[in-house]
Amino acid sequence: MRIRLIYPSWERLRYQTPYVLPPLGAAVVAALTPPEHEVSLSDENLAPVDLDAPADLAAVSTMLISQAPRACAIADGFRSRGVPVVMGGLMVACLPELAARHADAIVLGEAEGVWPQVLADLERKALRPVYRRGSLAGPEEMPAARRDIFKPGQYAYRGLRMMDLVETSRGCRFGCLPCLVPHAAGREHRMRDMAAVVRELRGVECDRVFIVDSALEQNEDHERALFRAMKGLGKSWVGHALSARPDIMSLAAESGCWFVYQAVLHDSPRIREKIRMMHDHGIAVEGTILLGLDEHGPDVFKRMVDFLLECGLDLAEFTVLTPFPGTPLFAEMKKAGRILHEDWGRYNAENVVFRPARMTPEQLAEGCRWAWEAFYEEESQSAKMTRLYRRLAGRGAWQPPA
Ligand code: B12
Repeated sequence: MRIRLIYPSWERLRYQTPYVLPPLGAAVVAALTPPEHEVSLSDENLAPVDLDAPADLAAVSTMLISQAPRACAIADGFRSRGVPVVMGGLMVACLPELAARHADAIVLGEAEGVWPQVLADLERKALRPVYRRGSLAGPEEMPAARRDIFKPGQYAYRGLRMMDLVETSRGCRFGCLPCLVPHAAGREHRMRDMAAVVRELRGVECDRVFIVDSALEQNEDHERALFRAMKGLGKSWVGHALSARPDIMSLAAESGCWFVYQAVLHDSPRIREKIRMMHDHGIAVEGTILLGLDEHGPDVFKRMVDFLLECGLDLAEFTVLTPFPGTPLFAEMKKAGRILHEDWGRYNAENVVFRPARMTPEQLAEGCRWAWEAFYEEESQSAKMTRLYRRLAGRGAWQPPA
């Protein structure tokens, strides 16, 4: 069969650099596809999806809730041309009833162990409406992604090749608000075999990678083993939250870590100390600042910006708390009548979609805008980015484009 994998577009955050990264979920689904089928990818974040291109199956891969409107519209478009549609990915797992109205079949959760069955059923015209594996996938079932579905040169921003995404584990034992990972991928930390991870990393062409695992700090043994294994591979990498331990930070830096995404919920001494520690190890920090928690009043914006500037945070991304459907936070807010609307395209961590406890929705939206502008007032986001890239290039890790 000719299988067209589709990755629907979503609106970028207003102040965010508009780069596009390759979709790892789709590349994993491609890897799980038996070799007799032909697979191609259409990423709508790069170019419009050609609904008339020949296909025996349109497989829509989703990640963000805000992809829902495009995912459903694309599915409708293929079905109106008589092409069967299967939808999967995180958004589908969170909004199954919506997805089921637009697809011939939906896959809830991980594709491992399910996807070949979907294809076999389709071939014998016995597609079921819903597929879901009974348990979470074992780490040995998780394949190396098939990056040949990404066309060379497609993922670049201002001439700079975007990093490749790699997953070394799934699940998260922390239950942080409003994270979706424990609900979607379970609270058990499932680590892939290190030799398989190293093989995959060696096969990744790009010298910069994004280790997408949630909160690396959830498992110090895994951190140590991974960073030791990555040392000498010649990859500069970014990832999520490291453990605040000097030996782990040293191992991370030696293995090529140059940038970490760190969630910041409070202006706490613990966070200040952690940022200092990362800087001491030559690791830059981008804070994902969550605004609109129930304890946040209108004074939170200035307090947070002052704190982050004082900490010398390298980059900041200000987002508003978003109760994503499928999480307990959404259920709780829905019950309390605090959800303002279910316009899923606007559930992107920029629009206020709920009633905050200690301010109005307008105050929260305005405060978040103010925070972006105030943080980048002295030095713009692109100037800060350029400075970071220069530093990386100075380490000899890679050369920026001329
Ligand atoms: C990589 C990533 C990004 C990348 C996106 C890269 C890309 N190419 O699109 C970037 C950095 C841009 C990003 C941005 C954001 N992200 Co993000 N991101 C992730 C992350 C870390 C990894 C996703 C991933 O690749 N997983 C690995 C793959 C293999 O898993 P998967 O996609 O789930 O695929 C499996 C199944 O879902 C299924 N499947 C997938 N597709 C299909 C298709 C078919 C047909 C089938 C059968 C099965 C199937 O099979 C796969 C294998 O089992 C996740 C957290 C996580 N660990 O999942 C958060 C996550 C998806 N992001 C999240 C958030 C909140 C955001 C932001 C809003 C955050 C912010 N602070 O700005 C922004 C988006 C804002 C915007 N509008 O621009 C939330 C989800 C939010 C939501 N529900 O909408 C997550 C879950 C993190 C969290 N802590 O909750 N993100």
